Amino acid sequence: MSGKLLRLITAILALAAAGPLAAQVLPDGPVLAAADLRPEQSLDGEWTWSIDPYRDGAAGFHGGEPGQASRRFADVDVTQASADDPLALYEYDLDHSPVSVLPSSWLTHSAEMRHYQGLVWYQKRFDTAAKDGERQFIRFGAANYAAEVWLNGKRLGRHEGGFTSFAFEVTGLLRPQGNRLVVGVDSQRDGQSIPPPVTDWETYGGITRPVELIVVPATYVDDAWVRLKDRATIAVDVSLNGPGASGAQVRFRIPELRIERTMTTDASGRASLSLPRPPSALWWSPDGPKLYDVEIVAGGDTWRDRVGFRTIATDGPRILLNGKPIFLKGISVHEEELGANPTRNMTPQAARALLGLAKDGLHANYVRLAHYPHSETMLRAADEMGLIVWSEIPVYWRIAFDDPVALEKARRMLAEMILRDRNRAAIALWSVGNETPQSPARNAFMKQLAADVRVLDPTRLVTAALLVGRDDSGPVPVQTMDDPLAASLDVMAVNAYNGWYTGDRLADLSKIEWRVPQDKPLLFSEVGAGAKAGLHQPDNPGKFSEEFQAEYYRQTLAMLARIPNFEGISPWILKDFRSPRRQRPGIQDGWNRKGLVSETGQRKEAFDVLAEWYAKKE
Ligand code: GCB
Repeated sequence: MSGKLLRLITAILALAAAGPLAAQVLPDGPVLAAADLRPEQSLDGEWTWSIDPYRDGAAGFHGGEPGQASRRFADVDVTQASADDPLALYEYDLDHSPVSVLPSSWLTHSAEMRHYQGLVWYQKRFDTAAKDGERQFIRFGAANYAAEVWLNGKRLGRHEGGFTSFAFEVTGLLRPQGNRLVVGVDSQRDGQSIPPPVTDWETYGGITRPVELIVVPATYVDDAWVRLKDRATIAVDVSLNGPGASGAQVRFRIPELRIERTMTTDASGRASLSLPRPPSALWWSPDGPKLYDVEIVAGGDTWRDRVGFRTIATDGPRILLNGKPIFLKGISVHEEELGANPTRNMTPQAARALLGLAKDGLHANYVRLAHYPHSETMLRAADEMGLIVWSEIPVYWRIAFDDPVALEKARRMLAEMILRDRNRAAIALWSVGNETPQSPARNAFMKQLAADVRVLDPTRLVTAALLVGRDDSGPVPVQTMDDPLAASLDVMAVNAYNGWYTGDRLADLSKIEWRVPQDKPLLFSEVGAGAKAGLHQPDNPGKFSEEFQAEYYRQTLAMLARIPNFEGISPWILKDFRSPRRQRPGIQDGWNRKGLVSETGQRKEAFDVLAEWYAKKE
């Protein structure tokens, strides 16, 4: 038996043995739920940076520890140290390196950095007034792809995964003046990474979301989850951390609904509560995205969030929001702001500009936030604007499905996403992957992820974007979907590009027959065609013309409308987005052109086709 086959069989056996009861994989650090609403000292703004293409700061040139000359993370004032000892050698000086404003990707720090992938060191100097009895955490919204963090020369830890938040406790490590926070961010991915090295979007290496110093009392609310368990019941789970976590009194309040309850934590610092949903509580929905201020007071800490109450469920082939059938009129969105030179800094204005195009422009009630957990800013905007969200982890295309290390990473990312975001009413669907090719190892891997979702959050629907098959042997083409993963999902979803990646004539699309399981709702998580804004070919529309894209939308929507369990769609995609794969000069120039608007927001003809279809669709 070949080594590869043996490795595959061992992995499948390990995964099968792990099964849905395998120990949960949880984030390494604190949860710090709703951290984005806590008062904080922002560490955004000016940071210095230094490239390290050979990773000298991470290891010596024969391996082992890096030498003094390249230890960027050391708590050393290089100017002073060189003056004190003229023979000492330093080949870096982060105090005098170029300055850039974070959050942002290094791709926009300078023209030379536009295509840099690898290790970059960042440094922030800051003062802070830490008080006795308090605890401090440094929290990163995201660092893409992996980050290693040092404070005042002490290593705090490492985080892998470019799209979820992480935090390190720094109590006792801060000084009033001149703290030196150093982060080595490496954008390079390998065969065990999630996402894999090859995708269809730009790798925005760097610190792309806010960095903050969060101060809490010795005992604080680390995690809290407030939601409707069913139409009649509000459920609350709280987890305290600190010396006073066990046996603590916890007060839960929703002032606007006159709800006030107390509970006591168990030995592990946890407490739970269920209470009837007051009849006066308004439902969260796209038509009325009502959010309530909620408050949890415990151990001297006050935790706050804004929570909407809604239910999401399926009934046979239908999706029910608050008990009523809903068709998901959506659009896919990448985390990339409008503009000619995006850096993936999703400010509230940038998020609202994108989601406003969906909600007000397209009359959408739904967005697929592809292909990784988007920023908290985006999710807050969706909550406030009333857009139902599909959220996903970047288990995309070719992951090392036979590798237990990759599985553990995917499970951790999934847990980080769910624990960060499960208070967001907008999120209705957790997706565990996109276009993953079937194999026994992949099927086991994906099943485990679906099982994890059900443990971490049984209140939402599990889905995945699946691949389709095609049979051309009969009189009309037949599209099929026979993925065994469908059995583990609440909602099936498929990506389909007939007429774009296939040679089908657009006029023939409506003849295609879709022979897919009909016992569950089916979403089209992607359909799409490219067009360069302003390229018109009215007489004989070819690929990349606006007319072709518009006709593609007309014909595709007509084809899908005949599928009985077609319950929603998120065409690919709202906006042209950067993708290094796409290099046709004059047309693509490094952009995937399947947007309904250009990178600067210019609407293409297909935008109106979809907007009109949504306006008419019940
Ligand atoms: C897909 C992928 C998406 C790509 C898109 C395309 O199926 O899921 O990430 O960008 O197709 O444009 O080809």
